[in-house]
Amino acid sequence: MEFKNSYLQGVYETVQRRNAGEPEFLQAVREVLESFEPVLEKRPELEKTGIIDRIVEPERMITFRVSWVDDSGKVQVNRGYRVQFNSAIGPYKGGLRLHPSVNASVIKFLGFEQVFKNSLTGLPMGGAKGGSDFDPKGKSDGEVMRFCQSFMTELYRHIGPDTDVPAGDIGVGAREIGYLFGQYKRITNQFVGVLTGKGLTYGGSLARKEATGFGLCYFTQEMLAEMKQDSFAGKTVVISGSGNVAIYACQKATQLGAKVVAMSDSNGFIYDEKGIDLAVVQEIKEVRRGRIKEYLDAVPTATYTQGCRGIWGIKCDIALPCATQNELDGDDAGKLIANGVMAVAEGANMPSTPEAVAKFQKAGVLFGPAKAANAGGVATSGLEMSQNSMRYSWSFDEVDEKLRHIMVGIFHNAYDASKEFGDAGNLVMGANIAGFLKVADAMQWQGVAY
Ligand code: NDP
Ligand code: 2IT
Repeated sequence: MEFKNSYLQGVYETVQRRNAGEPEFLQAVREVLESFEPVLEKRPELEKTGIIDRIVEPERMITFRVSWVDDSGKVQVNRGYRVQFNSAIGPYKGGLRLHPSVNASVIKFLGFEQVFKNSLTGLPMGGAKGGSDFDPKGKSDGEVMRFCQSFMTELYRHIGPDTDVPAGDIGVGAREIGYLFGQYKRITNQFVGVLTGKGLTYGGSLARKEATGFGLCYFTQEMLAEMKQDSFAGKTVVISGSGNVAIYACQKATQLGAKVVAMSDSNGFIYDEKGIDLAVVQEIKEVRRGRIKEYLDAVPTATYTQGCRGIWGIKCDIALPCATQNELDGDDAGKLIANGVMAVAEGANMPSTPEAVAKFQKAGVLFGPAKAANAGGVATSGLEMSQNSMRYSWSFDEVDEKLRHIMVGIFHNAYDASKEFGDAGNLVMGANIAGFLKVADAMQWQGVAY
């Protein structure tokens, strides 16, 4: 489909040419550029400033070899990445992903989205992302440590507490952040807030672990209240994934009065009509690094189905995709709509395909896009940076309350922008525009340096 605005069409064609064979990155850019059509109508001068031409091109992209020795003594080689996408409003900030599917396209789509997400939080953070095609699954702690140390031996020269502050994402949790932090400290001889998601004994923030899932529910609760005068209370919820985001989304949704009936991993999904027993999932995933099907060993009345996509066939009021990109397609959206879903909010980054998003919006399903709905993780990372700078730490409740306030604010910013730019309730458009305007203003004031 062509853009109505010929300038945007030209920008997109340049992005296509420069990033051929990178479908995830092109998907993320196209969605954002589509949102800018009404912005350009109101602010045609944006074309001359080249802000949009610049914002789709990363400021810097680093690719590097990561060699490490496995437990049998054999040398393994992976590829490491860090994309430093935009630093207009603060130091680069964004997670590291360790998963075999990681490539330049995936890292760039994530880095691009992070620019807008971080802006929406209201905190001073630019956008970045990184990672590697290293697969932590089935690796020993020693192998993960040696990989992380090798990865940081290159990455350290590109990052710093006022330059670029990485954090976790898929495959990167407290264990990996600890090994990365230890190696950074050893190389630089500095104990600084160069990573977030750190352990609580060495500079981590209370509530960072819970933040993305909790924030997702705070956002969804506000969306339900404002747009449907409703809430989580009494609702049936389906959550894909069973990692960091999914687990704490399940905890908060349950606290808010909902019943979560299904969760998944990349192999399949569990259905427990009594409501998921989260302690069982946490024991499997956080303690043993096991598979979700082991839930049945503790709860034999639940069912397990092979294949993760089937989860969207389960009847629910609220769906929270919290696994990975493009995990929910047009057909899945059709099933959710046929089963009467009222709200979908994205805990993962870009979990819904463009076809799925279009179907939800056409059917009048409330839709909270990732950039807005899952910003609670990075927002709390921003709070961790503040605490590190102060050499101080806030209580769990203080951080949680700041997080809730930020998520409510993000919803209203996105909702207000959707009204101002002529498509009330289109939070995809609203979030993209609200995130963009702050970055665009900062870029303009700073001149054509990048
Ligand atoms: P985790 O590694 O803790 O968990 C990932 C979960 O998603 C696991 O259940 C995993 O299953 C599943 N999954 C991963 N890849 C695939 C795949 N290709 N197909 C099917 N299932 C898959 O990661 P997080 O919970 O941290 O991240 C989940 C999503 O949330 C990601 O999109 C991430 O970018 C996003 N996010 C994370 C934030 C954070 O603070 N951690 C912040 C904002 C967004 P399996 O174990 O089988 O691989
Ligand atoms: O996608 C994301 O926002 C994250 N993985 C969290 C990034 C961060 O810096 O906390």
